[in-house]
Amino acid sequence: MSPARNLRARIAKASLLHIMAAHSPLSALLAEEAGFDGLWASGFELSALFGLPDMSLVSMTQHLDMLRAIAGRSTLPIVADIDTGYGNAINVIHAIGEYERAGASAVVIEDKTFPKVSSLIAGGRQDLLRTEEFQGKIGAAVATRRDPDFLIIARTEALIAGLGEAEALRRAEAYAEAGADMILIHSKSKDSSEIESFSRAWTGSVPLVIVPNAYPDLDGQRIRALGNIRMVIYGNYGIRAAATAMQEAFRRIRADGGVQNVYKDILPVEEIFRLQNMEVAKAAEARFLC
Ligand code: SPV
Ligand code: MG
Repeated sequence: MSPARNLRARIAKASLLHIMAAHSPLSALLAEEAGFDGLWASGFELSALFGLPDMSLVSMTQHLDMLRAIAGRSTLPIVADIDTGYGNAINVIHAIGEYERAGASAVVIEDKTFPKVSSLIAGGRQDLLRTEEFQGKIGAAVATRRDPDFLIIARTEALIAGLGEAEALRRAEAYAEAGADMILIHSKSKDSSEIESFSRAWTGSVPLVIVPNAYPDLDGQRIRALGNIRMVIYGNYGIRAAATAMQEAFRRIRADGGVQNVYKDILPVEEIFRLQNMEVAKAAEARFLC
């Protein structure tokens, strides 16, 4: 079964899928070993990896290159964060072909204008497209996909832009009508009541996706109780965990004047060899290097 078909089948069975952000093949491997159901090719994480703000600065080519590298080292389905789809409906048509070929099983397209600004930043410029124009982009994505299992997820930033629940619901319904398979409803409120209220009010025909970055208290059990959320994306946890570990190790090495203490608390190089599939390369050497 293709990863996309697998993803679709599990959503249809009303499972709650846990999708971890990946900014590299190594982070994807670690997510797979930890038991996540899929990977989020996060725009925020890749931007941060390049030391850049998440403001449409990382190119589609850079994102696709990383997605291909991730797909080469993980069997998990990949949900690609394509931001605004890199422009209008014509750009979306081009992007869908590229992301399908690169190995994604789903894309998330958001209803902001290009160039976008990170949703979580305080005082961010959050301009939304006209509903009809975004419906055109969703329609273009649906018409372009070659694999009918490839998921088109429409993300509304209406709550992020401060337009309120009624507008978020109106937009979500319009996007489902345009053919979206799921609706991602995003919120930067620290209080999960905004998302819980939206989820209770949602009577649309397609299930919801959430990204509990700003409201970490909403755990799996509470999400399941809401009933219509099928996918939870841990949107920036990979890069934050990696940066936390590096910041602390680097600080200690400077403070200690060497690596004599820190080495006990970080992975041994043998574990990195394992993640690199060194054994397979060694076996190939023994077999083929004559
Ligand atoms: C991402 O991970 O790139 C996201 C989630 O889109 S957020 O940064 O919370 O908007
Ligand atoms: Mg993003």
